[in-house]
Amino acid sequence: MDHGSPRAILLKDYTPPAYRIDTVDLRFDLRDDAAEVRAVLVMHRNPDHPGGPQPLVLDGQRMELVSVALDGTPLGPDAYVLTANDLTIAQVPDRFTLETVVRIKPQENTALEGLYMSSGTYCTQCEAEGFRRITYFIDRPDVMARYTTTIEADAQRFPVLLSNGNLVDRGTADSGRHWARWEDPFPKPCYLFALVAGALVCVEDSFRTASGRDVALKIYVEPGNEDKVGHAMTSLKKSMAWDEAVFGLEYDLDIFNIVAVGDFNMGAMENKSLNVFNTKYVLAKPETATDGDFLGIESVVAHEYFHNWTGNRVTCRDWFQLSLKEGLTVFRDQEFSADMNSRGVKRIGDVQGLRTVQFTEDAGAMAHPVRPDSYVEINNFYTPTVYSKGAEVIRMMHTLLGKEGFRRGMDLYFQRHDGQAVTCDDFAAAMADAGGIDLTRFKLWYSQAGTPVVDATGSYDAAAGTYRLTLRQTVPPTPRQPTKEPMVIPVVTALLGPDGAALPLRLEGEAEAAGTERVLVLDRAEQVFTFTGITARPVPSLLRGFSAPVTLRTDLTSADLTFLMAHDSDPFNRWEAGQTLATQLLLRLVEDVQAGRPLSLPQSFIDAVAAVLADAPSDPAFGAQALVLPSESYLGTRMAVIDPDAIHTAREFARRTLARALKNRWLATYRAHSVDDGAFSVDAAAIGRRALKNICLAYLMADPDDGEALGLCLGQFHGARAMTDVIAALQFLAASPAPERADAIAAFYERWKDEPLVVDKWFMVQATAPRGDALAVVRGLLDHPAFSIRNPNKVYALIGAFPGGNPVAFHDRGGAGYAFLADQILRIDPMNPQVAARLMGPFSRLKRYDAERQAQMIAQLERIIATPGLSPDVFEVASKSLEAAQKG
Ligand code: B3K
Ligand code: ZN
Repeated sequence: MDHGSPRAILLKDYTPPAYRIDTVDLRFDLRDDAAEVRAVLVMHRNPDHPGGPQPLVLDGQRMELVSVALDGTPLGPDAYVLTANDLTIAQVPDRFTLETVVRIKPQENTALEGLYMSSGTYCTQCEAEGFRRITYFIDRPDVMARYTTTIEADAQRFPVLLSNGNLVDRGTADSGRHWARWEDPFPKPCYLFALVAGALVCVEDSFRTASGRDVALKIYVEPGNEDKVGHAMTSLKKSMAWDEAVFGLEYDLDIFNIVAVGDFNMGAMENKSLNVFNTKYVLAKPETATDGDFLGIESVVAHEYFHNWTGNRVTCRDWFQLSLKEGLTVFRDQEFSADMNSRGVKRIGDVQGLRTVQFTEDAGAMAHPVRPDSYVEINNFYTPTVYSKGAEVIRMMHTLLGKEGFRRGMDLYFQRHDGQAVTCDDFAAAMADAGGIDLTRFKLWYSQAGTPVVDATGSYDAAAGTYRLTLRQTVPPTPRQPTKEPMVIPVVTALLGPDGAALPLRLEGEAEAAGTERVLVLDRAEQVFTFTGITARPVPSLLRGFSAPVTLRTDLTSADLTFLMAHDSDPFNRWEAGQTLATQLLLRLVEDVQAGRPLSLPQSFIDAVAAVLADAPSDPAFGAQALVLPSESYLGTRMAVIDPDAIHTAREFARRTLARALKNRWLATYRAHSVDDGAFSVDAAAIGRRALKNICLAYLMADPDDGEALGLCLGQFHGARAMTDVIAALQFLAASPAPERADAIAAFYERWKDEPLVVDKWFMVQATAPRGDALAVVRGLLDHPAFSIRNPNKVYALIGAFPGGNPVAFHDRGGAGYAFLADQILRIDPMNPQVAARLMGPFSRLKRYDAERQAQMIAQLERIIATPGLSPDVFEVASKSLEAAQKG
């Protein structure tokens, strides 16, 4: 289908740039009415460009061009062509200096892309294509240059002036103004450029690198927030030490700055030596931030820091290669967090995220490969597929090469490509060469979209002493990819004997048994693996650690699953066995709801939960995860047609039944773990204890008639010091019919109204409370004085959280939820297309619902697409969703 006005960009059309830029000298004059940007670019014709001399085309949007000069000679308007998107000069010499002066309006920039203001602070966001809103430039990542940046602004209102690299000079100017000059010695693509000017305070620390250099670490925040940066700073120092220890990668400058701003489209940005962060991923103290926030800060700080090597020193050739840096860096931050906390618990959390968010994307209209081959708006491709599935692809290489082999591959990658802009193929080549393996077919993971389904069946032959494991795979069709080839799927496998111990493994044809865990490589549609010397029927533990991003279906019985829950030494699979059991049960309950049959929970399941609860105190963090029933959204992914009402009814029935059946045990475990949080700590053990306590309270509160539970919950709400406990209690209250709920909601706001990040939680709790009036509540909160439609965090907390967090209300039969979402998208799009497009997610998955709901969502999409002036961001999602809907 033709997408109408905005054009798709194709990977196969890649050509090297016609010109390269050696140095960039930028001068920013920041004034209240506008900012003037003077850029001096030293350039040369690129000898690698195919074909003869090309015109010079510079990207530029939303700027007023004041002047252009070529080698010192001003150009008149007849010497260039100016459009809304570029500036073209027909003829330039082989080497030349181009000077442009433009005027831009950061004060009016609501898209938060390019140079903008966040509560009085100037800041930038250039990835992916924001630099073209700052100055005329060749805005693509394979153009790498050295930057010098001079910033001039009012000295009083903007005492802090920052850019990339080292501060080389500073001084005062007329009328109370001052300036600072920064020089970045490392060539970089323009998406890594950053500038900050504001009245910020900084918290300082330092880190001595392995080779003995002292790096100054500075975190800049708004005054009043100095007491909330300790955890981010600690996380930064841990990240720096970890990257040296695990990958031998040292920081390469003498200064590393982080700036926290309240208005930011995403989590954070890895600009060279000047990371800009959403406050959500910097500011935390126990009173204001949850354990989840603390862990999020640790991983995002690490992620952005790790980009210094995977992203900055070696960058992407083009935006199709985005996962080159994102998948790899997510893998690195996941490994870091696993090392800092509990590896098993971390893996479980990551897989839950992958399965609910990425598998869902893979099953919708926006499904795309880890390396997409076309896009309309690149900002739409900062997705769970590129990030999380991309990290799984790296993890599979790690599994195939082993730890040492993977490290050799990383070393080779940096040896070959430091300072270059490269491709996913270059990365895979370094891994293949270092590991001495062929990854040609493995690379289908980069080009084929969709979640493979692996079916596993086992048969034991007692007479022969063999166990035959048959693995079959299919990859479902996705938009524009109707047929697929078999993938290369590492299936990490163990066989557990009757006592629960893993058996020594010997595959048919092998001389002797080797190890108790094997990486079985499934690379055809169907394969049989025969294990010999097996003296009793084993229970297989398959896909250990979730060794591939696939949906695994097995023929394991409930008894097998219960056995794995008790004995599997792989923590992920121990958890997974319980989840599989619970999923099977809940999906049967959903069918009972749909058929109007009476609901009941088998005693065997209640016993299994009781056993997990009894074990939980030995590893509270794991226990807490094992006690959570599969989420409503995960259950939806396992149904042919998602029925949000039946899922909610079934799951709530199960929770309530478990609450009542095991009431005294929930109570006892709750009490045993609600120690005074006076000595608050965010170590993994303390986080685990709070998680276990709060899951117990969640079950207790699932029984609406339990007055004792309500008393405990109110006690925790009013008495706890840690936000983790306060917000958990508020969440349970908000979901309950208790008359106290309204007072609790009001009291929380009164207490925290001056902390914007805490107010975000307050919005989210209300947007996700499963109640009949949820939509009216959300609508009402749009007018609350603390809400701002321009602030991405507020929009995500209230509007973004509503569809997924409140599926029953959102998918209301009358279609009001859909109309509401479309209204908000259309309202936000003219201000901030990136945020608007991110809200489109639910519509891109409409095919997963019944015909009536599909029709209602299609009607909203048609309304959206008919709106004049729609951004390419929203247009792309709307048109692809409609296209997928119309295809059978
Ligand atoms: N690289 C940035 C994302 C930029 C998003 C642009 N729309 C954050 C990160 O992944 O580290
Ligand atoms: Zn990243």
